[in-house]
Amino acid sequence: MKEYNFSEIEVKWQKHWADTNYGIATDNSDKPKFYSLVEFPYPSGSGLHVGHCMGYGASDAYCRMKRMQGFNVMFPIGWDAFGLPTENYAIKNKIKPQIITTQAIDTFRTQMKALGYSFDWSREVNTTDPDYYKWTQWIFSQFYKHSYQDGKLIEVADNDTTTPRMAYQAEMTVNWCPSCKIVLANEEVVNGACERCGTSAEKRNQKQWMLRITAYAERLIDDLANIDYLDTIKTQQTNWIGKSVGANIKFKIKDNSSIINVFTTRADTLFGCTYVVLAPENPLINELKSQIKNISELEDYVLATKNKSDLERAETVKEKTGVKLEGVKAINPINNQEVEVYVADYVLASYGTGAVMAVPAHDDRDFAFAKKYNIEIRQVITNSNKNINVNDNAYTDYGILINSGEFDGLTSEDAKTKITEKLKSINAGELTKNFKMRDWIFSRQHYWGEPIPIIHCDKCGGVPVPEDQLPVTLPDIENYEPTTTGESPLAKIDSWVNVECPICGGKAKRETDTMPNWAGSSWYFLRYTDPKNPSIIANMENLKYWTPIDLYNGGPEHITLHLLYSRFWHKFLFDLNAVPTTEPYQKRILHGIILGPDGQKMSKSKGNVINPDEMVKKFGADTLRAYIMFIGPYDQESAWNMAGIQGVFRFLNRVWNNAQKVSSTKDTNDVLVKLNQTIKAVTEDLENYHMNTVISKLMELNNLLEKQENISENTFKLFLQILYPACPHLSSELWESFDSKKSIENTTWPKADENFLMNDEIEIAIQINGKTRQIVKVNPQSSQEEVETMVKNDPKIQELIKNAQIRKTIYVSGRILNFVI
Ligand code: ANZ
Ligand code: ZN
Repeated sequence: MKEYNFSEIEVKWQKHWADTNYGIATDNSDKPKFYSLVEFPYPSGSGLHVGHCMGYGASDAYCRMKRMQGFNVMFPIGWDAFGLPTENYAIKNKIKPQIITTQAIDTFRTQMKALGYSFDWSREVNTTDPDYYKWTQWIFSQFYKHSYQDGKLIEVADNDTTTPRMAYQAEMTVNWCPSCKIVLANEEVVNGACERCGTSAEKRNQKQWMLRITAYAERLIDDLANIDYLDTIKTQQTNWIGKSVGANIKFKIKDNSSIINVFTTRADTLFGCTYVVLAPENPLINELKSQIKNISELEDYVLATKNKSDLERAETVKEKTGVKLEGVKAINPINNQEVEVYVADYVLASYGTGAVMAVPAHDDRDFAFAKKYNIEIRQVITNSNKNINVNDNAYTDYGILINSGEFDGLTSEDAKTKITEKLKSINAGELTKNFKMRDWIFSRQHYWGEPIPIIHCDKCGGVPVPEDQLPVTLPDIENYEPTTTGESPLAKIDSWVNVECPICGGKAKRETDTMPNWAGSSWYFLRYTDPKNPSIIANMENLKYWTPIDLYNGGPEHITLHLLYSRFWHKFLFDLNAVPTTEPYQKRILHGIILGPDGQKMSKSKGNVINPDEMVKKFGADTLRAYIMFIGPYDQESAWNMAGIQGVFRFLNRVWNNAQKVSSTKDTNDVLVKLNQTIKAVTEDLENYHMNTVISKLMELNNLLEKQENISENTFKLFLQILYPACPHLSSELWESFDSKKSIENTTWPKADENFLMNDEIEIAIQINGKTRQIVKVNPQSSQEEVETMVKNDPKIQELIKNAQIRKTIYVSGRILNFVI
């Protein structure tokens, strides 16, 4: 008997799929479409790792089933290839990033093909290809050219400097490494230090490009209701955006025309406000300067807070600090009471209005501050079920109002509405909402990214590069080191930087910042629908046919930012009428993580990395694919286990050997029941990405087949069809030995025969003329008809009945079936 020669088989079928264009999707078709998206990889120098295989292998199995079910499946792949590791490697080894990237992509492609992934190779995209990033730049220009107002985009003229654009420049704090003398991206700061040299990172202010994602904050939350994401993913998105509904309340300043506007989510506690706090950066401080008596003390304090991060300042446990503004008093609009005004760094400038009304009786931070500075703590909320003493602790829950004039006795919920209404009527407050999410810092001072397509002219301001001059390509340079001024290395190339202004023709300079890694991945799924289009991101007809993406499968590290950013771009493009749907992904699922054999995260330094190439060499691609599906529950962490992959390898060898037992036999009822149960279960499990049970059920069926002396061709072929998604090479090879005309991928996905789907809960005695001849297991709900059909297919009973006429059938439900012949 021939051995299971996986390498020979795998090369043969990979060639067959390439020759027959298997996996190449056609735009528009009578078949229902299915757009299956997996996160495209960053082509790192170390090649594909088994973590990639978890997502790609499962989605490949899924797509192979879907195609057999009659779907026109698109399963594309591409390369998210801009980024720092390549740039750093280029600097160190003096090789162009373009060359490094091409080599890495070639490796990835070869590895993916060797694993039998049926990607649509005709749609490959590469974010570093100028034909691709031309459109990333085009989208950026659209952000620059538009403003979002009342839920709509409006165009902004080139010379308009006041209308808020969707892309704008602002002075931002960045991380700076004083030893490498470069701006560090957030991901390059590890525990507060530069990732490369370990020097403590410093804060610096630098002009950065920003994208106004906050304009879409509300829609990014609301539209989650219409899509099918795992609940954990929806919660992550919602929490990141951080919507908070409350009121802005105006406190007038005594003897001054200035007003302190505070944001509160607890308008019900307004009568308990005993002081007001301004963030140290609040510009109001300047307006009040002439009135403040302790100005130098205040200035010292403001200076001292400069080096603290927002995170540190927001810590609840940190001791609170602040300075009272001597000579300034604010007036509580609800009762006209005068309160003190403080500056304290626990109030952040970047949230709400940068000012709060402090209610020490009902807020922990205000409580700590009031205790330290000896400020009155006035209780205004009570709860008859609880023992409250606001001198020991703040009571922060809702309750019933006291000490609140006409609002006494109301619940907190009602009081919030009533107090806000009252404030509105005296023009001292209104309902408002705030978001934790900030605008997206969209520039990097690095070489290996998309150049931001803006030209700066002294006369005309920031001018978008005209569309017919896109893409702005990265110049060929020799030295990718960032500059010591914090500018991008592009700033050193005079011939590239100095250009004519597209408007006035005068001397102008190119923007030298590049886009962050997130840019190219924010719209790649659109390009797959029409990857070569030279004149538009993708043609509307193709987009209408393919989008939204039916299923997006990816890892846990991208469920916050990447999803948010790409949903934001998609909504913006929808508003531009460039895409037909408001959301990109109809459904999003999550794959787990494969840990090293030691149960730790795989990493070079721990020496626990499993190389997929080695596994393919040793056991074959089919074994690796099936093992990774089998490794554990799909969405969880599972540790690699060498005994596990060996077990799967033995399983496939036994499948190979079972093929020798195929003959023109009739299968027993047991086999047919198990076969049909397995067809049903595997179909459902694949549909739900329960990949580990797909494999275990195939193993169980295989065990039963192994016990048979002979296996019918029909049964074995059905087994091969359901094994095919996980192990397409082996299944194709064995299938060919039974049917050399039609390859397995062109067959129709099998359907379980309902007659055999009865579970083995109850046993029925099959009698002929009152004598028990066979026992069959049936589902307790089966009808007499179902039991009869099943029994008549049983070889033993068929043998006994032969051609005899059944004169009478007696059925005792759930116990006996008697044929009188
Ligand atoms: C009065 C009050 C009374 C508050 C009370 C809370 C409890 P979220 O839910 O996170 O939106 N706040 C507002 N702006 C702030 C800023 N820039 N820096 C620090 N704190 C700020 O929280 C809103 C609450 O956080 C607001 O409601 C305000 O304190 C505070 F018993 O106002 B509250
Ligand atoms: Zn100009």
